[in-house]
Amino acid sequence: MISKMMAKRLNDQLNKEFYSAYLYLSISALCGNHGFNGAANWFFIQYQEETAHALKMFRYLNDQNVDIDLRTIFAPELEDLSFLGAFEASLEHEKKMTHQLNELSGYSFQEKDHATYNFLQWYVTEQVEEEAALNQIIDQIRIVGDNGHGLLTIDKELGARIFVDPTI
Ligand code: OFO
Repeated sequence: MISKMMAKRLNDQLNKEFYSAYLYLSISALCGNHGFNGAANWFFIQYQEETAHALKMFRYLNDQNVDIDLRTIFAPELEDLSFLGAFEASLEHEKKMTHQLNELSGYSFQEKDHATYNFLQWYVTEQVEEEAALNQIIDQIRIVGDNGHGLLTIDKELGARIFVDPTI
């Protein structure tokens, strides 16, 4: 049994997860257009991961008999991001998502909705990994600075990322 307010807040988060997916797909397209094919691959996988996050939430809401409200996903507003800028913008986005998920987790605890609290801990932990991965890439890009060879080496490494559904 889930309260109306808890269901609404989870539904909001579900839509935000889809927005995250959309954001990363947009960044992937941008990277590809600038010749950073490895980063394009990395962000494409990020898109797949965010979709998996959304679908995990979708299944939970379905299991809880909630009427799911899928909303319009607005186009992300991206300036022409640099290689570094793409990852910095992503980290900023993830920090916001972490904050929202922490709020949601806190709310479920306050409501004594232990099933939802337990469910949300997966997301809370996942956010730590997401921020760590982005921080690591940002550090590497900062180390090489404007060195084209260094940037292409990092791009190549990003191209090796493969999709593994984190929700399975
Ligand atoms: Fe769904 O974790 Fe990022 O946003």
